[in-house]
Amino acid sequence: MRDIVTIETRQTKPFDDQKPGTSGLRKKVPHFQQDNYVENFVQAIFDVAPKEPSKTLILGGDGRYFNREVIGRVIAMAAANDVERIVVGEGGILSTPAASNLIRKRNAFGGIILSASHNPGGPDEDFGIKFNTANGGPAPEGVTGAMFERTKQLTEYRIDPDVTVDIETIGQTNIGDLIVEVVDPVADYAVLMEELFDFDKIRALFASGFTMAFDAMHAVTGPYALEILENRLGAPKGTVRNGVPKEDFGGHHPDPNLVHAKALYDDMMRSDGPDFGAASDGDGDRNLIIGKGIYVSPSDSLAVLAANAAHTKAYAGGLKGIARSMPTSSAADRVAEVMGLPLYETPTGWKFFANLLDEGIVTICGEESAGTGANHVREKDGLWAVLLWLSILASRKESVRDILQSHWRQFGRNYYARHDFEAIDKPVADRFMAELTAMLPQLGGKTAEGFQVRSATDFAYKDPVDGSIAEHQGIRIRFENGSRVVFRLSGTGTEGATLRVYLERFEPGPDGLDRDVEEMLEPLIDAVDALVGYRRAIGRMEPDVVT
Ligand code: G16
Repeated sequence: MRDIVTIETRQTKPFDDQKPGTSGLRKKVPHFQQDNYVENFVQAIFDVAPKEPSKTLILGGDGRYFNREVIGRVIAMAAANDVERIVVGEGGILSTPAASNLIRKRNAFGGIILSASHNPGGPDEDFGIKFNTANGGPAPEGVTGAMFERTKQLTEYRIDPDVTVDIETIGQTNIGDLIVEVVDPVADYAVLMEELFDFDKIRALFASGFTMAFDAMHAVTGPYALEILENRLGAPKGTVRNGVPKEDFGGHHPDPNLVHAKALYDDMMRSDGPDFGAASDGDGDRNLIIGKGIYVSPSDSLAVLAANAAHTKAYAGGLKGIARSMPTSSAADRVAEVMGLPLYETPTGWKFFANLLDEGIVTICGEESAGTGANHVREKDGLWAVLLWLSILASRKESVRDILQSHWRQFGRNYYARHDFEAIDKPVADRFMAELTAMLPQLGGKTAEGFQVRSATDFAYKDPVDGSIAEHQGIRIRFENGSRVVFRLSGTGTEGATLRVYLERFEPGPDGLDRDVEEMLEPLIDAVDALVGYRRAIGRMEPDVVT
């Protein structure tokens, strides 16, 4: 215990590259290790964020390399920046949805979450800093824009150099007027999940011999999944794999997709594999769902969860509305239509859902990038999606395959894939996007490989709650037969540019619902390539990752 806070003002210099992307500031670790780079960004957060409704800050991260060190620096800076209470996860650990929950529960003015999500970790890999506002959600564009402006002006930052807190032990430290509380990162989140889901029902499912494999990918979800799935829900020991968070995620990308969670996928494809497979990412907000012998795409998962949400206690009264990011398939739109619910189409980035959730006009949201969530927090939530799936399985007593196939029979199937072309030279990618944008007025009505363009537009979004406008959020090419291709540059990569090409083809059924995704999408790829020549423009024939 110390009585006084000693504020020291130290010199820094403006940086011109601290513009937060889709989800916070992400760079390579050595980039963050430059003198004052972390301090500059953190000072900008403290300068810009209003300390309302309280002077409490939530702090944690996904445990990746550099996490602990930055936690220490943020605490020392918070002490000198008018913060009265810091709630930090033990060991510096907090999953993104758990941090969002704590912000809301503790009426904090916000939270600093240290994570580069699904990007790899280690001394030469990625790190990230993200600020969430008092509603628990990622800072909206107005706030991140103001932070960026601040980072370009700062010449000094404030710190209490003498502050050191043991974050490895749960408990409270008083430093002058500042209280630092080290909390169990799992406890409050687990309570929230028990409030939302009928744990007895899921427990009975496991007791009946139902088997599951959850791959925590050596990332933050390990302790959460162990506590909730194995300890509270009685899933057999060993259900959670790779459950100990590691600074380098065991040398893997903690990205729950078919490339990086291949071992899980292979197990799920075995005839004697588990009944249900799932994985989460670096910071615990994404989810991967696989049934025995069948992969569930994130877009389909959103649609199935929305259609079946009433099977669980939190949503038994029905949903208010559904929201999806624009590149996500329109599978959820068909559910919304049948259920008579409003459907909102937002730009990529969870932050765009926050206003809709705050306003109470949507209950459930999802993105093609393996994110699903609801109004319980203001972030996507990997384990929540897994628990909702488990609740539906427990209630319907059918396999994932049967549920998915009956969903397609009822609503039709949106064959879907995302092709990522990674580490393209940034000028090459920018030039392609500019040329594509210039081409849009001429594309309407053109036909290639039997696909006729219905419309070609540059997606802009007007937030229905606050009227703010986000422009240039992806190029949409829609075809007369209901197919669609979207082009956009990723806002989360740290190397060159990543071009994402989102492909979707609708099959109403009743025939043609069990075809191969690749086969179904091939003619669409050829058609769009013939129309816009993207493969030649970027000099790549094959994507690096297909999800
Ligand atoms: C973030 C955002 C998501 C977005 C995803 C991919 O997720 O929160 O909303 O869909 O990035 O963005 P992009 O296509 O720009 O790379 P996460 O899990 O990385 O925080």
